[in-house]
Amino acid sequence: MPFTRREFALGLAGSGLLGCTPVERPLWSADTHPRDYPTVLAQEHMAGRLREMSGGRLDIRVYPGGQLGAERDTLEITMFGGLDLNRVNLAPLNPIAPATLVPALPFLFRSIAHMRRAMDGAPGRKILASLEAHGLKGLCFYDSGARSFYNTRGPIHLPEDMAGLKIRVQNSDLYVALVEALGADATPMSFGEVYQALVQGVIDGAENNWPSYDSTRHFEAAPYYSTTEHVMAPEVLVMSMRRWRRLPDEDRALIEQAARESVPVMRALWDARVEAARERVVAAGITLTTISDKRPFQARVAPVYEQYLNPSLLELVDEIAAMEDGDG
Ligand code: GTR
Repeated sequence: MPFTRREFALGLAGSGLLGCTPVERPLWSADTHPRDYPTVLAQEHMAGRLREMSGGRLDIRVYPGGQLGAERDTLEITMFGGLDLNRVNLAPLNPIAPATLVPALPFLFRSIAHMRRAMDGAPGRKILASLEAHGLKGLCFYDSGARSFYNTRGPIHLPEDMAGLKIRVQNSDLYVALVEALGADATPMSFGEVYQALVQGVIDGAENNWPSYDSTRHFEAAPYYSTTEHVMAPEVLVMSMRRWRRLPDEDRALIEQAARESVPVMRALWDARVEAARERVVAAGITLTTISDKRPFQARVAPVYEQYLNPSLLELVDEIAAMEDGDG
């Protein structure tokens, strides 16, 4: 990728060739979402704060829209130090760091407020810390709302309505097990391929939150959205440990602070985006099925807890379950 003039100048300054205050090369970050999506805007906010707090010495350059690759691939690159920052969902981390399975469990969180409290508290800190052993510094969690199923065929009221549907899932065995426990066939696939696969009938459906259902235009191809709200796993912003280790303590503290400050900004943008996305797709004519009693779905997926978790992760589940909902 060619350098912009500014990056080139920063690079020169960083190298000391210009003989002025050393400027670090901007941290590169990858995100699968478009430029106006709350996760990307939150990283831009973080970049702004970093520039302010470091007097322009530290900066982030976000590459949105999946231009640096699918999440599974960019994660690998980040673990090896080829990319500094990466905003991903927890799902592609499931095969890498077992603790990330916990927040991705179906029906673990009772509400968004409960999820926020758990991720802001001790469970969230433990999960972020567990990433270090895998070459990643966990900086913060961002919201991802609740994921629900949508498809090209018809409304889902009960698990029986999912029988035989081919459902795209993220690259995580947990999601495969979840979808199969509901009686459907799971097809792991990267995010960027889902629209075409829906249009071509390679799959019948997928699952996601309102903002992603809207921004990807999956709603045009798969207009039956049923509010199963089966997973409330958050997003996570990670940094390459290789890069992290090279930074002085003072810069690490600034990065952690800027990440922390971006979380409430992200949440406010997110809440507004969820509403706007839902209104937009409903106005576009999707068939919305509201599922108020989730128990038939919960009963079917309950076995995946024991299937995927070792005793220490089950303890983390209990710790989260025992937490109050909080005020969001
Ligand atoms: C979105 C999430 C992305 C990606 C995507 C997917 O909600 O923000 O990071 O995980 O879902 O389904 O692949």
